[in-house]
Amino acid sequence: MYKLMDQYLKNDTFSIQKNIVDHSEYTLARSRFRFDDFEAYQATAYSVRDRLIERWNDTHSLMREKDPKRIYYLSMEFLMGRSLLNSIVNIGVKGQYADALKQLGFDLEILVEQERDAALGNGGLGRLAACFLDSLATLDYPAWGYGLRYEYGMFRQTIQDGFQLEHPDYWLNFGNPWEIQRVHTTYPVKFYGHVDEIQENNKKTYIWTPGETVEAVAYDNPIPGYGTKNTINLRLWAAKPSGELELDSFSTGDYVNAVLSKQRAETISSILYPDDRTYQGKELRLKQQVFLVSASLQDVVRRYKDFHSDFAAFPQKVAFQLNDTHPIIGVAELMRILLDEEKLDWVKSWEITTKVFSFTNHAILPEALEKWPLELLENLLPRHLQIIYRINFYFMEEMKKKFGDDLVRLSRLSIIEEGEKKNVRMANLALVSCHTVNGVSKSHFEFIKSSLFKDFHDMWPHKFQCKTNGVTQRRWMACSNPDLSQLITKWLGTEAWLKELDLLLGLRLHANDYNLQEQWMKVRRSNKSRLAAYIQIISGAKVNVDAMFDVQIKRIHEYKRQFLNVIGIIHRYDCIKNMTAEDRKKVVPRVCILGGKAPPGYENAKRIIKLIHAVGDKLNNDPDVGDLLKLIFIPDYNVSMAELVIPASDISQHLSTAGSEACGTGNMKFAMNGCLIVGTKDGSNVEIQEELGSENMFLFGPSAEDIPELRTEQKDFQPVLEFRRVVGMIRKGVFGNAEYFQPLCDTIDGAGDDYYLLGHDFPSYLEAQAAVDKAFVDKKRWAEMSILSTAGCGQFSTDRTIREYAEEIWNVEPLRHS
Ligand code: DL6
Repeated sequence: MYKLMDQYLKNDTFSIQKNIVDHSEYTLARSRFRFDDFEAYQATAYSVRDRLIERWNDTHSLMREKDPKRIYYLSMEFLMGRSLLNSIVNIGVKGQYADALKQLGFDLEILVEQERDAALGNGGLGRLAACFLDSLATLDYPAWGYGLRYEYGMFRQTIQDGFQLEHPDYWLNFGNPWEIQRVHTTYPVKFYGHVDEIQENNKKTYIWTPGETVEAVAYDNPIPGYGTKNTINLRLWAAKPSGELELDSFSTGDYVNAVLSKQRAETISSILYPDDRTYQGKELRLKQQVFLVSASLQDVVRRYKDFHSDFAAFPQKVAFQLNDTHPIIGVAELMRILLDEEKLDWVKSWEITTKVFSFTNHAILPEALEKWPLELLENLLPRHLQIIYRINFYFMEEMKKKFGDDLVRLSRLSIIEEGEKKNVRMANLALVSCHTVNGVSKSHFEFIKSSLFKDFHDMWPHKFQCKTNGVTQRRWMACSNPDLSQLITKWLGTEAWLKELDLLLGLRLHANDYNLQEQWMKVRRSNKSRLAAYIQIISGAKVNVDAMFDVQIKRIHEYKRQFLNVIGIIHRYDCIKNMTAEDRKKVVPRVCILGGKAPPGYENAKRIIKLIHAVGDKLNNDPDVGDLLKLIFIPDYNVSMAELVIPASDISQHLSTAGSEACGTGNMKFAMNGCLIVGTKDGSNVEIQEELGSENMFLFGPSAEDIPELRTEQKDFQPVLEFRRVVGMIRKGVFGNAEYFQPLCDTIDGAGDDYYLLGHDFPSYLEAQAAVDKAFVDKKRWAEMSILSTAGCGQFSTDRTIREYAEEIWNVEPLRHS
């Protein structure tokens, strides 16, 4: 019997085909002989999932047998993208699947496109979580991800007349073959109500009677590692009305409303909050956070108790990493479980709690630190607030001993922010209760130590660590750029770089080799052709594949300075217009490509999108300009779009004002695909330059240290004539919509103080762009730089990042299948 179970599904062509056809008939109830591309995708996905489940079950058996310390990654966002290609690459069956499908009359590439992105995240933070899962699985760590199964992911963006429209992302409408619903894995999550204090055997106990209970149901998503059987779990929680009857409401006779109100409970996991900076103070958002952590902690405690009769070993078996402070209410929830349900005393509960949590900060702006109005917590989570008060009480007592009557410092340190309206500072709660906090790049780490969390760093320097982000080369190279990956494998003589990215360094030896350069540029050109075809489909524009593809794709935000890019494009356009025909011949043709979503409530970000379209309309139709300059906006930027665009980019722009990007990971994806970076001295741009060498990048502008002084000098600052001329063109209506663009222009001149320093950085930006043009015409040198860019990226794999977390924060060991 065991032998039978031990046999994995076979991966020969016939077995795969049979598996796919069976799923078409028995899972999808289609005929074995007639199914379309979408059904073929679904049947293929189910057949791949079968293989994932085998590995995943084995992984769980091994974990149960060995009971290792497990890492639990808690995140409100997992920006996973598509799963099909990534899964078959990771389990090593891509070729077999492509062949099997071909014989059935399907093209794997086309089927891959049928899958909807799982867009359960906004951007950097959520995508990092997804890359982390890939690396955790690949490196054989015993890990789980916990998140929410939002029914509506990140909104879908369309453009009408140059304006962004937002549409709900019904990503589950056509099913999700990757997930497994666990109808029996459910936990009650409680809200509202009141707490009674009871004296029992000289001990106070607290009984929380909730006003609402919502059931969390588990949906499991297997995440396969590359080149290993290790397949970890991403468990996402969905809200379902609790089965319990609330007798009061059901006995009032208003049966229909009572049922409807129960059903409203489901809204907790309905929608991902877009990053509109307005969710702070929103009850639903806090409920989502509680829902995530309460269900996850109950699950972890149950699993722990399967093996252990008391909590003594909990910190040796469990590590929680919190992706930013969003899940930090978990500290109060674990305390509540230990105190009220497991009946441990305060000292023991606190000792355990402070040994298991660590958190990552991803923010620069102090406004991005979460605060919740005290009143809201009091109403929604009465027991948790009591616990937070008590944590703060002991903490403040300790601080008073240390700092005496330095009341200003004490009030900065306090978890409770005093004032007319009191708030709970979630970052302070995190700093008090987590054993480690980490920054996400060297510069961000310096910033949190010296500014954002200075008070805490002065006191507890041992708690602070730097873990520079990374990205997974499996998705961002092997899946999205297969031809370049094959070429790299050929020249390195091994595909081991897919697990050890520093092996890319070996490319340096060949960077000057004519043959590699030629093959390298050929692959890049064919990637560009693929993108050009897509651009033609979405916009009708025919772009010149031999022009420089100059890309900026990321969330639209003033600090990321897409506006600086557009001002540069208008300046270039203006120069071309004013050139002689002879001079035009010397212009390096460019296709400028932008993409990104503006947060729904962020008007200036939306104006930037409209401006990009308005400028594009003008110059794309100007016969004086022709192929010398094109401006294309790619709508609905998401993970899959990035996978198409990045391998086809010659240069990419990362222009955040120095000192404003915590890290940035898009730049790493571009650089490892041989795209050269034009960027500021900000976030990970600086670390990438350290690895690649300044001769292989185009960094410009001031350093983060110079920014505060530059900002104070802004009042007397006069931007260069070229900059003023461009702003004047926008204001005068050269691109139409003059009135609509005024508030945007006001941010950089006139009433605004140009907080993001576009005017200041413009001359150095133009110099960097001139250097790019010069480099691009030297084809040999360009190819060499491109190869060296990839070669220098060994440090930027999440494999490196995850190893550092595992060894220096979590203290967890890999668990390898024999
Ligand atoms: O750490 C991942 C990623 C960083 O690379 C970006 O620099 C940072 O902006 C992003 N942060 C977020 C959350 N929003 N805030 N603040 O996505 O994290």
